[in-house]
Amino acid sequence: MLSSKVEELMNAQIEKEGYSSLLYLSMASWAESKGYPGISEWLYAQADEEKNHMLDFVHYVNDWLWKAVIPVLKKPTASYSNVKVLFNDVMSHEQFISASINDIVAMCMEERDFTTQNWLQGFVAEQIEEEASVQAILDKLNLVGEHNMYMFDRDIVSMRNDSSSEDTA
Ligand code: OFO
Repeated sequence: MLSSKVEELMNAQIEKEGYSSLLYLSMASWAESKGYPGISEWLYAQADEEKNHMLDFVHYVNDWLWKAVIPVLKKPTASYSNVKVLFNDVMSHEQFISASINDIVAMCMEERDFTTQNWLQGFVAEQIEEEASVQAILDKLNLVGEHNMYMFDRDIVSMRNDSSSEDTA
């Protein structure tokens, strides 16, 4: 039986994934305008990934005979005082998304929607990877220090390539 409580949370997640995409797009644009091609490339790719997550939720909700609601998204922050502040915000946002996915899984269990609970496991695993990859970036930023942004900007692209080749392995 379809649960309207799960449907409501799945639609709320469509909005959160859409906002994630917009947030990372805004961050990418800021980084590009500040002359960080590597950081902006990482963030543009992240924005695309989040848009695809939003679409995954839209398709799942519609396939499951619920009705996906395409939301109006709030305007994301447009500027950051520095790169470290930006990536701390990425980490806080990913932690917020992880908690949100966990809340839907908990609701699925309560409502005995084991199909959706099973489908969400891919996102549970994805969030573990995403938090780990952002933590690796924050560690690298601490290592290089804020006076070595040229090196950081150059290296961040390969950090994404490393984790995406693991994903497709
Ligand atoms: Fe953080 O990736 Fe979407 O869910």
